[in-house]
Amino acid sequence: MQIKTFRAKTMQQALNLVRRELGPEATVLHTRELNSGLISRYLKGREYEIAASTEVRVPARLPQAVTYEASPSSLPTPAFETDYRSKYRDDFQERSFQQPNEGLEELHSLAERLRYRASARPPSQVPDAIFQVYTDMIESDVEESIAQELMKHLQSETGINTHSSDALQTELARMLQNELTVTGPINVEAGQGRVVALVGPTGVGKTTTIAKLAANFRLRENRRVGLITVDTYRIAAVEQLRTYAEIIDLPMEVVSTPREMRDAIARMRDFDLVLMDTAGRSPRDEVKIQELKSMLAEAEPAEIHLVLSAVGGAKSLKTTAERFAAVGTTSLLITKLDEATCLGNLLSVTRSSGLPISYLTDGQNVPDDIQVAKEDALASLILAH
Ligand SMILES: Nc1nc2c(ncn2[C@@H]2O[C@H](COP(=O)(O)OP(=O)(O)O)[C@@H](O)[C@H]2O)c(=O)[nH]1
Ligand SMILES: [Mg+2]
Repeated sequence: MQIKTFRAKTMQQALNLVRRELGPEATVLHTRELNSGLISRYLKGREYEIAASTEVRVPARLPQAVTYEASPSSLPTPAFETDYRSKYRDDFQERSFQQPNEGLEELHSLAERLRYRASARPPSQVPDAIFQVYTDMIESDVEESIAQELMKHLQSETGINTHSSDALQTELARMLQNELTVTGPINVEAGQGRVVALVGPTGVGKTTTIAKLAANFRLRENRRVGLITVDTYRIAAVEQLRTYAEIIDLPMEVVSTPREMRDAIARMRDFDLVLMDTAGRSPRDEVKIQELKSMLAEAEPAEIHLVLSAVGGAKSLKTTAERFAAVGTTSLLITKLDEATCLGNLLSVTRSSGLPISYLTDGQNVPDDIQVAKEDALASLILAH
């Protein structure tokens, strides 16, 4: 089955490309606005993508939970544009509702800033421009000890006479880019049965992220993807993944013992990618972490991504990463960037865990709101305030 994707700056242009290349009979499988999160739009600008094929018929039964539209007949009707317009309106309204809160946050951070200016000024004479950078970091939730270390480094790199805060910002961004490591996208190869597990506390977005990854690898890269869920405690959670599995049309196995895990893995051995969802574990529950560890040992995943919400504070992110290290985590996958007001906390957990970052998610939309983590974008996000 051949699926083609088309990208353009507007939906209309993308549709014209589909029409020109595949003709009026093409089926639109899904549309998405790339960079739909505020953060990625800020970084990359708007772009639209349409996946279409002349060989597929998609069932019209798409539940609301999934936001990519599919047209069972042929090319889009004006309904498409209406949908998009209402989406913008929702976005807009959401933003307006948030404003009172943002005002408060601004006041709060102004107070913080003044407090730091007043009390935390290091005794040695620090040039104003560097001190400004320091307070900006504190404002972005960078831990004080890390901010101080970066500032010292910055001072020695740039020389004490630097007064240009632009030059300092650039240098700081460069330092952060050097320190942050990323994994790049999951390396999927035909028939290799690469097993990738997502672990982490409850509610951080593991199941949703599995659905995003599965949909992208299946629909956009046409990969053979299988799902295994170890989420046996909350039946609702199994059903959540099953719904996605049905929509994307993927095999899914539910396993509750190491033996079942072994069998499920064996059945999916010749798939391209096996994504494994796991039950949320409280990082405080040592027994559950050990259980998870023995289940994963049967599956021998090539990658174990620890899913963390960007909303978490530095301390809790670090503790969670420490506890989950026991199961053999290989990377951090950061969710809910759209809900975080600042991301300096990420530096604490990347430093303490020494793990690279794999993906970032910035919304609830499957399969749109996910991107491969890049050092430069991460550095800008951490320094944004
Ligand atoms: N705002 C926001 N919500 C998210 C994101 N990822 C997941 N969620 C939501 O977080 C909630 C919990 O997600 P779920 O996948 O069930 O978490 P799990 O318990 O770790 O499997 C759901 O309401 C998701 O829609 C994200 O990147 N941004
Ligand atoms: Mg879940």
